[in-house]
Amino acid sequence: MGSTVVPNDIVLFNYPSSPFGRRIQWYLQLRAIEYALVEQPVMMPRTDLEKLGVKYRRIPILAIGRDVYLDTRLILRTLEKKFPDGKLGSDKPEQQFIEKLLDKYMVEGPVFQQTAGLVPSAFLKDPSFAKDRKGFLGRNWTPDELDEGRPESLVFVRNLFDLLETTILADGRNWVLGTERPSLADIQAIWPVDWATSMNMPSHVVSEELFPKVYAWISRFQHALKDAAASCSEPVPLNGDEAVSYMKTFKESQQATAEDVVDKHDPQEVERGTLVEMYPSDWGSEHRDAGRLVALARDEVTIMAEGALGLRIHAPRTGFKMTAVEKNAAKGGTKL
Ligand SMILES: N[C@@H](CCC(=O)N[C@@H](CS)C(=O)NCC(=O)O)C(=O)O
Repeated sequence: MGSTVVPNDIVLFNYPSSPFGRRIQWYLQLRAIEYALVEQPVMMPRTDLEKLGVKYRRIPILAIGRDVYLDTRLILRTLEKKFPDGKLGSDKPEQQFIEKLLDKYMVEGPVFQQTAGLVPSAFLKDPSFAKDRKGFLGRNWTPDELDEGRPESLVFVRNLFDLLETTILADGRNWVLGTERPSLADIQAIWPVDWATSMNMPSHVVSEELFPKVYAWISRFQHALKDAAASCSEPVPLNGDEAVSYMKTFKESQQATAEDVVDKHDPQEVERGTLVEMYPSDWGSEHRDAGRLVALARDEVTIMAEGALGLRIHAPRTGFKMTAVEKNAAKGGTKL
């Protein structure tokens, strides 16, 4: 693709209003890791991803070279591993425990769904958005349902603010783990409350007066992001075709790497080279990526995706399903 430069070989597929996407953009910004951005539409179809042969329909998606990572939990883990100098995660097991629990609770639990319950019902009055999200959720999501569910969502979100206000931020610390600057734990805890403050919450339920420490923390975090932005470049904008051409340049390096290990003792007992499908187990499960299994670890599954690009797609195992679609390679399936 000529002279377009992809900093650090990183291409992020995101749309700006995605609260999950912000987790990754914030992380990259706080660490001044430069990257290329292929902005995605809020609704399907996402033709750039179709060209890449990625079926997963959630946002964001991050590619490093020809490796595509699904889900912000895995994306953050991967960036921490690939760029260890100046990582945002702690080295102390006790703090890692807090980071991991935050990541699990905020992403795997009901937090997203309940906070999304605060979205103004006007959004769903746009028939194309309502239809698109019906395709995602597998059922109708109506303005009436949103309005009816809002009190329950407010109760949930207020409890989330309360949890942060009365526990980890109660002693007046600046950052969740008492660090000098925002850390991974801040990113993992802040995104739903930051998102919620952009919605219309009645001030007698959630407000700066009721939760001053949480609001002050969000404002500090926004300042830290601004400071970080001043010392790093904007993401390099790419279009889908440029991203595809770029990723093709990695095609020759398709051999297995030292990290490609299929755990022999894995409870699912799927052999390397078996044709499998992987997909999220909550929503959008009909969008399945298929390919040959190349690696299987405790919390990561990697396939060599079907399709001309030879992409390796990685997904976490918690919150995802991986199912064999043919006999195990070792028991008569195709060897990789
Ligand atoms: N567990 C996923 C959740 C991603 C997610 O649900 N993203 C939302 C956008 S914030 C989404 O994909 N919505 C449906 C869509 O955009 O098609 C992650 O951590 O990345």
